[in-house]
Amino acid sequence: MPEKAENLQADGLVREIHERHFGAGPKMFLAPGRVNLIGEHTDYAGGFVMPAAIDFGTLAAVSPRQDGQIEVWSENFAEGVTYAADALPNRGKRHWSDYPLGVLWALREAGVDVPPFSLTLQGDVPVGAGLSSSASVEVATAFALLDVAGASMARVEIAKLCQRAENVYADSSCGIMDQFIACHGAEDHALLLDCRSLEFRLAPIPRHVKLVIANTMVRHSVAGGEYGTRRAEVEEGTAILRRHRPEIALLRDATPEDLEEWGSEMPDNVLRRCRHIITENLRTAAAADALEAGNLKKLGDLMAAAHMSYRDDFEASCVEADTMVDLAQRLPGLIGARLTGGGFGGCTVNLVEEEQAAEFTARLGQDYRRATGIEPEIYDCRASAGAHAVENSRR
Ligand code: GAF
Repeated sequence: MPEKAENLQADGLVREIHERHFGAGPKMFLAPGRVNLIGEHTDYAGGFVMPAAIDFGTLAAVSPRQDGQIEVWSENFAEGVTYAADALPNRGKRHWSDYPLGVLWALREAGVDVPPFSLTLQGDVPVGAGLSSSASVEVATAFALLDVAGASMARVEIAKLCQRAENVYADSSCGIMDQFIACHGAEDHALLLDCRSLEFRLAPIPRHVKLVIANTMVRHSVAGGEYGTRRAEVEEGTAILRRHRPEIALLRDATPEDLEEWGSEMPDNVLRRCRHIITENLRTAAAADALEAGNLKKLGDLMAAAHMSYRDDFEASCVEADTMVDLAQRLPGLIGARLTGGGFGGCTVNLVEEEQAAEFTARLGQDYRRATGIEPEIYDCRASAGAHAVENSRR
């Protein structure tokens, strides 16, 4: 079972690794992974999402250097890359280093003069689990490099810059959700984000509700083909609706009535993808209201409906995730469960009554193992703060 970000941080482990590797005392920054409670594939359609930052994250240790080199060491991959500061590749190479180097590239593009540096990265966000390990690497790197450059940037700009690094440099067509929550998360809160205006509000998660994240162990990847296919299908449907209502810039602007009127002009798969996005936006806004009103029954029902829509209309689930959600729905203490993140594998998010959480976790693990033959990992998480500097003087 991976260690939690707090433990990594308390250990002083990453600082030690950095000192050993580079012979210099670093400054340290932590950026969290995330779990999305509801609002899937709506971000790039300008719609609503409701994620929370989690207590798994990436630590970045950084120190300046005088030899004109840039060196990034990944403790997770036990591998480093080195470049002369003026000879950075101008595009990624489908390698873990695309994410930190992409951030450096994007900072330079934004006019930030980042001096040569050594950077050590270590994370405990399970990779390929749909919990946004890449955004946590990007945002931790951005905080570290801004510090070494003696520059500052508003959190919303950091989120946009990291998304650009991933879209352009790493050639992965994600939306803004993951980078935004890594920058703006708040302890014990979920965040409702309007992905077009980037206005957001925080909604407290009641103390008696636990966030249980269940990893199906089926690998998820945004860089893989399916995510891009869904995005293209959504854009195809949007273009058809726009022919009739030119003010539909993004699918966020379309209503269920628009789809009823012109959906027959779409191929069936495109119609269903659009129906998911349009109804998901309504569900997500309603879910934020329900959470704020303390109406957990409604929140749970909306999560169940979101899972069905993701499974049937968006076709972004998989047998294992459906099984995990099904099994959770039979257990005492469950408030709501659904597949979280980009889809095609990864984790389910479960909101569970605290008193029943231990029993829930044990039984879900057992039942999933029995049903699929796969040993799942189940993480007991806490909604956590967004990226921040980490005290440098603990040891
Ligand atoms: C991935 C992407 F990176 C996000 O931008 C978002 O689209 C999500 O999948 C699906 O909601 O995490």
